[in-house]
Amino acid sequence: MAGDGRSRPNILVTGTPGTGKTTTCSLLADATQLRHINVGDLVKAKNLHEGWDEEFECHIINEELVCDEMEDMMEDGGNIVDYHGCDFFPEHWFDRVVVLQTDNSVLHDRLSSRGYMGVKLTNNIECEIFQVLLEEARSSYAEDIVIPLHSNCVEDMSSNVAMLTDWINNWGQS
Ligand code: DAT
Repeated sequence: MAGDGRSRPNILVTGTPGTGKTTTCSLLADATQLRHINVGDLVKAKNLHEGWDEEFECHIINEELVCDEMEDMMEDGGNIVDYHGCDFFPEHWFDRVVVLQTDNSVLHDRLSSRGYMGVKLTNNIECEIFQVLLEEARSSYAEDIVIPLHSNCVEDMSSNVAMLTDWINNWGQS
């Protein structure tokens, strides 16, 4: 059954850090009144992690606790989930999985201005070059729901938000 019986769809927006997930999700949430779930923020707010990874300079998230925390909201539908990983969520949660992609030079500038340096910067650029998130999405969800979208400039962002808004508003009508 489409959407597991949800009255509004759930969308996952994933991609390498800096590709524009949070900005895109918050514009999309404003346009559709869906709920924006920023998983990184949720992990920090509810302590859903097992400490700090010194090498990668990020929290080591507890995927099981994150999924437990999100479960009730996801069952109701109407969520836009924002996270730089996608292989640990239950597959049936999502009706669309959007993978944002950014050219290396653009991404390099965005991450540098966010203060990323050294290994953290290189790892993220390599993650984008090797399309790690696209591969992860394609191996975790049905091929026809995984949508790669360019996110290089403001025009890309506007057209992505407009296209996804249309899709959300028309969801369940066909
Ligand atoms: P993410 O949530 O994927 O880490 P973000 O939404 O925080 O990314 O964006 C990182 C920065 O890059 C932020 O200053 C906004 C800018 N940005 C993101 N996508 C963009 C786009 N398509 N055009 C112009 N700027 C963009």
